[in-house]
Parts: sequence; structure tokens; C-alpha cells
Amino acid sequence: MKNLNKIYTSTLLIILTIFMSCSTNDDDFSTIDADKTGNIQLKFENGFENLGGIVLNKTTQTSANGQKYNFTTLKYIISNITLIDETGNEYVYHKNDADKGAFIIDQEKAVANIIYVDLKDIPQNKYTKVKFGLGIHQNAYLLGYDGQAQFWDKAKENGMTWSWAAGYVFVKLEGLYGTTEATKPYKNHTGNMGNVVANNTADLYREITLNLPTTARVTSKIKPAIHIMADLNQFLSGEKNLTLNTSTENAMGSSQHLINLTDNLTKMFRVDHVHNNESN
Ligand SMILES: [Cu+2]
Repeated sequence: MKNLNKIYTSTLLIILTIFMSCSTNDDDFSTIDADKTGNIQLKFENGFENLGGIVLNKTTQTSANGQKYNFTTLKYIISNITLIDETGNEYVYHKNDADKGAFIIDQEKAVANIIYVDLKDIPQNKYTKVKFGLGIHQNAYLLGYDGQAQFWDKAKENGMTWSWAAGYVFVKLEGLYGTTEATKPYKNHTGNMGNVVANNTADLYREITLNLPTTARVTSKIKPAIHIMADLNQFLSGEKNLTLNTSTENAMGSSQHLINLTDNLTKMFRVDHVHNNESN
């Protein structure tokens, strides 16, 4: 009986070893246990592709239409972060639950030009794409104040709201602009102006899907960091080249200028690289 037990145990060990080496990628750290969760991090880096990181009140860019401009404020809301695996399965992080799943990317809070978003309890998996919303989905906003009190209050503190009826500011860009020098103030604030159906206004919420150059492996030992670059050249020099002037320098809501700006900004993101870092 003892011997049989020994044989049984060692057979099990061999099987286990084979099984584990099959599910292992490059090293021990990459063992994925689909029943368990791990953590992942998004790193947002705002810059101008040709100039590097953006320093508020300082970095001055020239637009496609030849205008000089800088940023004194650069903030946007992201939500509905979704991780997509090799087979196309999507995991949405707190879908339309702004309290838990919406974040403010604020250049003022950047550390060495990076703004960190930490996500917990992510199913262990190999992810090949990341998707996120720019702004807040109507379904989330229409839950009312009680459905997002925490995030609304946070957004309000951060200047990312109007009245409740007008809703969230999705993207807040402010700075100085001019022909030869950036000296005249501008404010471009995008958002839905409340219920887009009831108000018959444009819906500026956009979803952006990005390919990862290498897979992000969430395991009990790896906390991947997805490093996203946002090229703010897209603000004025995107699919549509935009001009700041007396009719666009103070734009709030969802006017045609702000629809164009939103469409430009949806093209500004790319994943530069993925760090498959050992957690802690
Ligand atoms: Cu990085």
C-alpha cells in the first residue's frame, strides 16, 4: 500500500510537472491560472511625438495651420477599460460603473511625465489588446447622481463637470495660442451636455482599441504595465486640421469644432510597449 502510494504520488508529480511546463511560457512567472486574478497597470504619457513630453505652461508646439500653442491644463476622463485576449474575449473593468471604473488623466499629476492607472482583480490571461472609452458612456451618466456619486464628486473637484444637467467634461484643454507667439488664452472643453437623446446633441463618448506590441501576461507573479503614448499633436493637427480663433478659442460642449477635436483625439493613442514586470 505504501509503495503504491509512492508510485501514485510520483506519477502525479510527473503529470503535474508536464502539465505545468506546458502551460508555462518563458519562465515560472508566466504561469496563468485562469481561475485566479492579478493586477495590471496602464501608464499614460502625454506628449508631442516630435518634441517629447509635455510640460504645462512651457512646451510650445506649432500646429499644421502654423499656430503656436501650449497647454496650461490637459485632462481627460477614461472609462470602460477593456482587456482583450488572443481569442477575442473581452474583460471590461467595472463596465459603466464610474465610481470604480472611470479615471481622470491629469497632466498636472504626472510623475516623470507618466500618469498611472492601477487595475486590480483582473482575470489571469494573456492579453493582446486594450480598449477604453474617452469620456463617460451615456448608460453610465444616465444612472443618475446616486449611481456615480463618488466619481462625480471627484470629477467636480478636478474641474471635470458642468452642472448635473450638462454632465461631465470629457476632455479639458486650456492654454495660450497665437500666430508668432502663444499669448492669447483658449479653453476647449468637450462633453455631452447631458442626455444626448433628450437634448438632441452629439454623443462625444468614443472607444479606442489599441494593439499591444507584446502580450500583457497577468499572472499571480506578473503585473504588466501597458505604456500608452498620447500624441497631442492630434489636437490641432489631426485628421482635420483645426484653427483656434475668436469662434473656437472658448468652446464648451459638443459644437462641430469640439466634435472634430474629439475625433482627432481618438487617433492620438498608441501602446509603445508592455512591461511584464514581476509584481512587488
Ligand atoms: Cu514604459
